[in-house]
Amino acid sequence: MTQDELYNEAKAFIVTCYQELQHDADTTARRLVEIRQCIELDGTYEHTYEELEYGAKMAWRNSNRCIGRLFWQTLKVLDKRDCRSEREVAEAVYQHIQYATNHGKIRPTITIFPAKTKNNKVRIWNHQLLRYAGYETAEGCVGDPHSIPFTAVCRQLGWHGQGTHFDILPLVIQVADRPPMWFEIPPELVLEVPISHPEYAWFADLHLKWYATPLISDMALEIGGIRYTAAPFNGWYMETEIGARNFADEKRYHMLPKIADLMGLNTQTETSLWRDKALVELNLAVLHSFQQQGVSMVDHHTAAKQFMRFEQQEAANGRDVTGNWAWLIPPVSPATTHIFHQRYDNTVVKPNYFYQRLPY
Ligand code: HEM
Ligand code: NRG
Repeated sequence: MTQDELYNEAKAFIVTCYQELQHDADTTARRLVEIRQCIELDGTYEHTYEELEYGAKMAWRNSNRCIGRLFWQTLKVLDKRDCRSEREVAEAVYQHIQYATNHGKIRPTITIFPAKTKNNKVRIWNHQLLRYAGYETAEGCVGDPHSIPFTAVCRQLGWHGQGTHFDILPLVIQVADRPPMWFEIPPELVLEVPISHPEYAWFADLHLKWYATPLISDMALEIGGIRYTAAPFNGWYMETEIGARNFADEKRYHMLPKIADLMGLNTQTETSLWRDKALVELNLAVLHSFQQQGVSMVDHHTAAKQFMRFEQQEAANGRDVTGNWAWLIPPVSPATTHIFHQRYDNTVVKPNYFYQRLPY
């Protein structure tokens, strides 16, 4: 990005941000002069805490694939732009997991590490801060198949897992052009939920469990032309993410045939709808288990209603809602939600969260 391009990105952000925060035109103009001087002097500029906090919230508001956006204003923003070493980053990540998990009463949180510059770049190699390892063995896959490539990287770095279906992967952190370093996550920080069913006693014998907090750690946060390449964020789970995808997909834990069998369904014919019946009971079990253990989770009907309130709230504030229909519809009974019956404009507005190239 040229200096002019950076200034234009900064200006677009500052104007909108300061307008929404109800700063007067003078304040905005003075800040823009300051930013222009910084860019001319250093080739970049630094956000104030207020800009960082509001920019991260706007980025959530603009996340087209997210159904959870009603709560965008409640995001807790932890400023860790002063972290220098891999260990400092790891310690801040531990704090994030603990603060956000909050014994189950999950708090939407983002930790923001130093922005990318000519000489520095922080990357967290993990897809999520908490994730189960996956191993290819002679008897098939053990653990989460999604994690197989990253697990191989961790093993090359010298990490060893227990070899269960639910080994929590280590943190892998890279600063600048140094080799990545790995850190075991203290087990006492990892809240997990064993999965049982409100009626089927046998369900618990499947020994399924999932971690309480989804913490995406591989996306970049872009605010006003500044790129934060390490900015892990979390909310709470919607039950379908675990029940209809992580446990159900053939390329993940692939549990539907086993559950349908235990339910006594005929899996020899599609017309018994055994897949659909198993899917509903699995999703019910996930919701039941999180509820029973006091861990925040939303069901897809409530989430869709909350998203409708978000759409109404945005309209009332004179803003267009952008969205990605294919991601917003839940993977269970999509046509029971209003989202299915509407169109969404998938224009990407900034600030936003972006995919980045795999570092390995
Ligand atoms: C995607 C729900 C909080 C940003 C999603 C998805 C769901 C969801 C169901 C689709 C995931 C998938 O299909 O794999 C929620 C709920 C939240 C929440 C229930 C509770 C508070 C947040 C927060 C942020 C955020 C705090 C950022 C600050 C995103 C982004 C995606 C996404 C960027 C797209 C991820 C991707 O492309 O892989 N969310 N979310 N969400 N959410 Fe949210
Ligand atoms: N489906 C993924 C998580 C994606 C993000 N989902 C959220 N985000 N709920 C999974 O692990 O199943 N969030 O920030 O709350």
